[in-house]
Amino acid sequence: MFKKILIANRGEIALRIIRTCKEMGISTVAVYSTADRDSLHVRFADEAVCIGPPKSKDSYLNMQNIMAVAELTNADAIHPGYGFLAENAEFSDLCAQYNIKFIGPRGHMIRAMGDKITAKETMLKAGVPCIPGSDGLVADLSEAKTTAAKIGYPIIIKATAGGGGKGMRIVWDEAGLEKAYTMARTEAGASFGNDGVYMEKFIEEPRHIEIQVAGDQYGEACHLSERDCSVQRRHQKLVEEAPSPFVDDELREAMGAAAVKAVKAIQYESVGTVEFLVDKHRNFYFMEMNTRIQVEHPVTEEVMDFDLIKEQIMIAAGTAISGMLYFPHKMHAIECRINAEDPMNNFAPSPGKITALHTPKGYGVRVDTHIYAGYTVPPFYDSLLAKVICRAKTREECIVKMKRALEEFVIEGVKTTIPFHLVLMDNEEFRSGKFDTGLLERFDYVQAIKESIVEI
Ligand code: MV4
Repeated sequence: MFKKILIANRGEIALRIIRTCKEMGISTVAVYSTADRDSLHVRFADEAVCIGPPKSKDSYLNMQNIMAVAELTNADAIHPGYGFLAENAEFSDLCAQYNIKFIGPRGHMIRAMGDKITAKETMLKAGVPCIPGSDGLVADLSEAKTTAAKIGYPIIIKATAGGGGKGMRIVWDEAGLEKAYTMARTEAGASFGNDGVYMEKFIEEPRHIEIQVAGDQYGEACHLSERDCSVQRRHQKLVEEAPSPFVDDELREAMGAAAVKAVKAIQYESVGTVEFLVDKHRNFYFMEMNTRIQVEHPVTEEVMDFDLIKEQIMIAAGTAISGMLYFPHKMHAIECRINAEDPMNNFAPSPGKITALHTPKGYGVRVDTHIYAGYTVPPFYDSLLAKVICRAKTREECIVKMKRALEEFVIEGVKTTIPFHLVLMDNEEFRSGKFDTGLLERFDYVQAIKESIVEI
């Protein structure tokens, strides 16, 4: 097992990783930017080294500085968390070159999933269902026209270097194709330095359901059931839960088997997530694979009663996953992401000093956070302040518990998404469990928040 792990991240996930390392008897090295001097990950780690100025590209993305710190402190592994360098194939390769274990997949596994056309081809060969679409890149407008006619409108144009919803264009009929195709290519070129695009049938009213997976160094793989992440705003997840109110045992078994096929096809090593779109007829299609630990991993931890960070570290150290297979759900878990954003103003970022804080507690309530009273939320990074994860026997009880927890949560000094989550927990569509990724376009949460304030 590793003796010392460097955590190349900040915020709640850095703390989350430090906690598991402590429980495993592994010492920790934190790295931090000058904006994060007073952060808890700096205090809770055994050692901490400043790696540069506030901007991510000068600090948390500075591979050379981070490798230098790992060498200097004699760390034998690096945990990248999520975001920053977590899905940087070059960094994974660099770690291998320096003989420091990257706690995540090898570079070529990240590359296999990073290019979306390559990923889709690999999945099709492995027998994982994919959305009908173009055969690879769409070279020009005339090919776009014939392909779209063959697939049938509506279609969606996606960037092969994209992901997470960036650079997508929906086209409803041939009249809209030329403009959408041209703009998609221009946008992809500007955003990713790669203007390659492909086409798919547009799936209407889909649910976003993802399967947590793990693969070891010996080619063995398993899944740990699903998370439903259909509550999103502009491709930002706000709420995740498990089990999905839409998934029955039959669908779970089929999606789990497909996800395991995906993992085995690339001999994936580490924990990861296979994202699927599920249509209203329960057809499911591979969308993307995330080759990292995800923000919403605690939802799975709560329903499976299983430390995913510990598993990720064990896999990196060479432990086989033979014993850990899927077993049925006994509990329901929901996670609400609490961001320093103003839901009354289009979720605009709201950095600043937290003047007062009380976090929710009690049976079935978990809060993963790095904030404290007096902490200043810097404007340079993502605005996640805390994750509230509730666990109960049924979905209904879990929603009640989440409302209770959110009502207890006091954060003063910055605007937060707590008022949004409070009204969402009362939304009929959410409560019914019968919703898709379009939920927030139909829900006037601004009005609901205004009304909830009047009530008090
Ligand atoms: C789609 C789709 C419908 N049809 N692909 C959004 C994120 C990126 N991973 C792919 N996405 C979508 N791909 C086809 N063929 C709809 C979306 C989509 C979406 C997916 C999951 C969660 C929220 C979403 C919001 C809008 C669009």
